[in-house]
Amino acid sequence: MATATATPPAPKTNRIGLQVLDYRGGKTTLCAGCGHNAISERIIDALYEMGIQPERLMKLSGIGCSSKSPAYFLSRAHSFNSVHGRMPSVATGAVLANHTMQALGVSGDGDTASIGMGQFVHLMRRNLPMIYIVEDNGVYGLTKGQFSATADIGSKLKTGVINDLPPVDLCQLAIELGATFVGRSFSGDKKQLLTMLKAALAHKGTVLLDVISPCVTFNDHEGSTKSYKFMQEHDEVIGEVGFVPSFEDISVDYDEGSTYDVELHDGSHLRLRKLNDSYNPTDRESALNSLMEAHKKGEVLTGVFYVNTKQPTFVELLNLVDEPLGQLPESRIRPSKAAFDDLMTKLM
Ligand SMILES: Cc1ncc(C[n+]2csc(CCOP(=O)(O)OP(=O)(O)O)c2C)c(N)n1
Ligand code: SF4
Ligand SMILES: [Mg+2]
Repeated sequence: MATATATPPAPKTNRIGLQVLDYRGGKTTLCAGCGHNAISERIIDALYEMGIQPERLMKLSGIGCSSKSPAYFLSRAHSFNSVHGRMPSVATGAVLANHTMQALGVSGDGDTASIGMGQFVHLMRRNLPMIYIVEDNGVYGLTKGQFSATADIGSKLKTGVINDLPPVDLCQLAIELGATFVGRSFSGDKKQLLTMLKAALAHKGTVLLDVISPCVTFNDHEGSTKSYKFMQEHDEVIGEVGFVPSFEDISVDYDEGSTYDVELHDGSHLRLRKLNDSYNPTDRESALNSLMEAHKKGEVLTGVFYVNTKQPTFVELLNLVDEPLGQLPESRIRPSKAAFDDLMTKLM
C-alpha cells in the first residue's frame, strides 16, 4: 500500500511575500561574538518584519569592521563602501539622486567620531532622510584596538593604557545639530534594538542610532566601559520602546497617562513609556539634560531620546521633484537653447 507523503509546510513569508532568506547577506568574516554580527541580525529581522523590498534599500558605509558589516545582510540591496569617514557625503549624494529609496548607513565610532566627524555633523544638521547606525565599541577594532573618540574617560585598554580624554557623545551631538530621531541601544538587547530599528524605518528624517557593540577581541575586558559585562551592569533604559507599524491595528491598548504616543510619518506609532514627568522625548532640552545627568552618574542611557516629526527633511527643503533625480529624462534637466539665450542676454 502506498504511504501518503506529508506536504512540507509553506515557508514563512512577510507582508510582501518574501522569506527571511531574501534578507540575508554573505557569511560574516567578523570575530565570533562581535557585537556587529548581532546588529546585522537585527537589521535583517527589522527589514523583513517591515516588509521592505530589498532592492529598494541602499546600504552605505565607511571603513572599519563595522563598515564591513553591510556585506553580511541584504545581498539583494544596493551597496556602497566609501573611503574612511566619508559615508555621509556619499549618502547625501545618493539620497538626493534617488530619495524614493530607503537609505541605511552603517559606520563605526572611529569612522564617525574621529576621521568622519566633519562629515557627520553636516549630515545631522541637514535632516537627510536616512538611518545612520554607529556600531560603537570605543575602539578602532579593524586596526587592532586603539581608543576611539567615544571611549570613556578612565577606561582601560588591554595593554593597560588609560584613556584620559573625555568622550564624544554622538547622541547628544546629533540632537544639538538637528537629527530628528535619536537613540542608543545595545547589541545584546535584541528586543529594544529590533523595535528601535523598525520605528526608525517608519521615520522620515535623519535617524541616529548609537548602538553599543562590544569588540570581543580588543575591548571586552575588565576596565572597559564598552564590554558586555559593563553594559549588563550599567545599561539604564530611559523608557520601554514600543512600536505599532501602520499595517497593524494601531488601537492596541496602552495607558495614555504613562506612555508618550508619537505618530510617525507613515501612520505607525512609536510608544515610549514615561519614566518621570520632566522627561519628554519631543523636547530637545529634556533629552539633552537626561543624557548629561546619566553621564554624571556613570550610567549608559539607552532607548529613544528624541523624536521630532515636524522638521522638514533636506529633500523637502530643497523642494526636489517626486521622481528620482537620477532617472529624469534629459528634456527635464537640460535648459532649452532659448532659456540659455535668455540667461546670456540678462547677464550681458
Ligand atoms: C584614510 C584612512 N585612515 C586610516 C585608516 C585606517 N583605519 C581603518 S579602519 C580604522 C578605524 C575603524 O574604527 P571604527 O570605525 O570604530 O570601526 P570598528 O573596526 O571598531 O568597527 C582606521 C583608523 C584608513 N583605512 N584610511
Ligand atoms: S576586531 Fe573587534 S570589532 Fe573587529 S570583528 Fe573582531 S570583535 Fe568585531
Ligand atoms: Mg569601533
